[in-house]
Amino acid sequence: MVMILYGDKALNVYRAIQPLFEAQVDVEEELKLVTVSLKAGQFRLPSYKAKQPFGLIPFLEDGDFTVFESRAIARYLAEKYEGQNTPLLGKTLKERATINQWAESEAQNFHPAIAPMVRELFLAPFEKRPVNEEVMETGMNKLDKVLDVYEVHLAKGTKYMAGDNFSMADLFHTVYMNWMKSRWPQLLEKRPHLSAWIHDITTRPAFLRCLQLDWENASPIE
Ligand SMILES: N[C@@H](CCC(=O)N[C@@H](CS)C(=O)NCC(=O)O)C(=O)O
Repeated sequence: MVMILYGDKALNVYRAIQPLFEAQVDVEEELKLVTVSLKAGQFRLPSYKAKQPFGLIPFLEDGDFTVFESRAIARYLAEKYEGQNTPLLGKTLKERATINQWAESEAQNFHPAIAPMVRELFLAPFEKRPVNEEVMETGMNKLDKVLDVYEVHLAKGTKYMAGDNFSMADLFHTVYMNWMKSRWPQLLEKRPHLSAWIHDITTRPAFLRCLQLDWENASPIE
């Protein structure tokens, strides 16, 4: 049964789908893409809202099972293909707890700091107004503190957030770290361990393949 991913070129969509590439699933064969154009506001279509009531992408259908929220989709795919190549979820109780701890740190610490700034920088030109500097200053102060904690943690010598293996904790961070790396390289310059980690996770073949998904030629939502 072919799964269907509703999405577009968007950070949360890349996060959702990376476990498929980590598991080396034949994505061309096993996944159909349906474009919900962000530019055209297609997430507001009644046909889409009937599927995803919050009107956000991504959204996954696997037969008659459906799931939304990028992190929930990523976890579902990681569990579905658990044991296939990269072990993203950890094997022991304690490994899983440590992975969950850093995965939660992404959702509770890192994301709330960076996401309002990403949104502001995206919306301001779109709405033809100047960037709200207060949003940027508040976000940057929060982000600096989170990155300092990450630098100290990674300086202890583990290659990845939850140990020496790449896991869901790293995967959840990848898209926004990639965005941050290109927008604010100075945040990496003063943090060598964070910088090495970001370089590693953002150059993984599985992540790079997420960026190459062909949303332009996917089936449009009806
Ligand atoms: N927490 C959600 C956020 C999803 C989200 O914000 N998606 C954006 C695209 S990246 C969207 O659908 N935006 C439409 C809107 O802003 O109404 C997730 O991780 O899936």
